[in-house]
Amino acid sequence: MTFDKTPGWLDWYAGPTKPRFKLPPGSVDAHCHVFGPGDEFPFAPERKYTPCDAGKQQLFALRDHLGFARNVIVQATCHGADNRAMVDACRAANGKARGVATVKRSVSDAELNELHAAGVRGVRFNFVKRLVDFTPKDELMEIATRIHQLGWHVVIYFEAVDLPELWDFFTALPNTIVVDHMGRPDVAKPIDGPEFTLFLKFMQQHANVWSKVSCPERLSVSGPPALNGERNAYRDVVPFARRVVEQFPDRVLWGTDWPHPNLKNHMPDDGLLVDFIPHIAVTPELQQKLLVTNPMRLYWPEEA
Ligand code: 0GY
Repeated sequence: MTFDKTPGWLDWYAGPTKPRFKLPPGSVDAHCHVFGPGDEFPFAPERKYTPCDAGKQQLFALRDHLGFARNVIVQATCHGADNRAMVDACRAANGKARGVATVKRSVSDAELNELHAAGVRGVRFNFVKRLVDFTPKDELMEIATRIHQLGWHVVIYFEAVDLPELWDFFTALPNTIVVDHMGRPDVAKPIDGPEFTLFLKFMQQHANVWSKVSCPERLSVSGPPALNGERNAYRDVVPFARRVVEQFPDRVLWGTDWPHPNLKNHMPDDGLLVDFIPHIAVTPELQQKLLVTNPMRLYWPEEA
């Protein structure tokens, strides 16, 4: 099946530079996706966007080029609850990838066990309204309780303004919780303002909550290198990410977010994104935790 991309879609950047920052050995890219390819793994009928193809071999080539050892492949909403592309990539990675799936209440125990065997260790609940239709909380809680028995965690994706309304649901989840992209703070607002303070309180009061300090390219208002000069790229995101890394060094993860769905004004160079890491994790100890110790503990505990 062939698909027409959403008008204005930006394809991932095929010529990333070699990062200047040398990743610690064993580093994990803990947030990335695969898209299709659409003729092999069709996009879901209920999707909100149609991306370009971004297959597993291209992801593995990027991993090796940047110097990562492993990937965590997160089910993208354009594939709905059809996890075949993500599972196929995890299997093909020969133990070097774990997965985060999207499942419905109707998923069987046998299907969950099969996902586990392929390397899946979590499910993602998405509350970003432009990406998904609403799913009732009781359905999500039922899924969370079932996957808890497999030792899986829940990845949550939401906008900062929605945290107050989602707070009671999140804090009732029995699982380890991993927040995507720091709960998408509005970095034009003060770091000590009510929104980001609430996010820090969420992590402070709940020791089961982790955060990905990823996606400066998505959160930045000041913008990418071309707009801002290479040394200052996405610099408005630094204080936010650095605060989370320094306050919760044992509960942070980092990922490229390749192939960067739904970016509107530019496509990042993944090599430059890696060069962003030492600005938010400023010591070798913090870098080791962010890139190796923490993701290994969550996704490969048997090897950690
Ligand atoms: C991200 C962010 C986005 C998209 C998805 O699954 C997805 O479609 O996660 C977004 O559009 O903000 O983490 O990749």
